[in-house]
Amino acid sequence: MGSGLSAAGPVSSPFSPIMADQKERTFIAIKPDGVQRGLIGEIIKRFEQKGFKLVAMKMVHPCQDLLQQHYADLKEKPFFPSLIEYMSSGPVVAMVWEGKGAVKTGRVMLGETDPANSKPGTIRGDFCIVVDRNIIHGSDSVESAKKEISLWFKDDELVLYTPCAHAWLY
Ligand code: IDP
Ligand code: MG
Repeated sequence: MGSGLSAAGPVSSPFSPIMADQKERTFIAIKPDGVQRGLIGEIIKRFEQKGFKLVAMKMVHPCQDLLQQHYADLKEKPFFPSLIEYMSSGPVVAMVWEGKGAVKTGRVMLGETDPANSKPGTIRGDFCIVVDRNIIHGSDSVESAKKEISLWFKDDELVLYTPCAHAWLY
């Protein structure tokens, strides 16, 4: 039977080394329709309950220049102009979530790009119907997450949890 202790101290000690894979980060944004429909709390709740750690969050009304950079890989798509118009139609909640498999698991939690193909239980499966109003963005790879995080956030807007001066209270 495990005692919950290791030679180095309690297994869950906040001072135990954090493995690099537990520090994976993804960029999540609640799109203008998600904000307008009052889904901010519901979406944050899902990521918190899953166990991911909120590293950064801000409400921002993005300009077209930022969005064109964010969606640069889609600029040849016929829906690109309407996508930029949609995304710049109001404030979005931009966030960085951290934890093991944050990118891949985040995408599973979102569901498919087209809500019609998204299973119940996923965010898009539960809260939206059409692809051009699909309420949430999530990075599709670790590499694009790094690019998106640096596009939307300055380094000093990301919280550092470790090394910590004070232990978590739980
Ligand atoms: P993703 O958001 O699931 O990563 P992407 O293919 O990267 O999907 O597309 C970015 C966004 O562009 C989608 O979330 C959606 O808002 C929009 N979009 C994608 N495909 C279409 C389409 O066929 N018509 C209209 N909008 C689309
Ligand atoms: Mg994408």
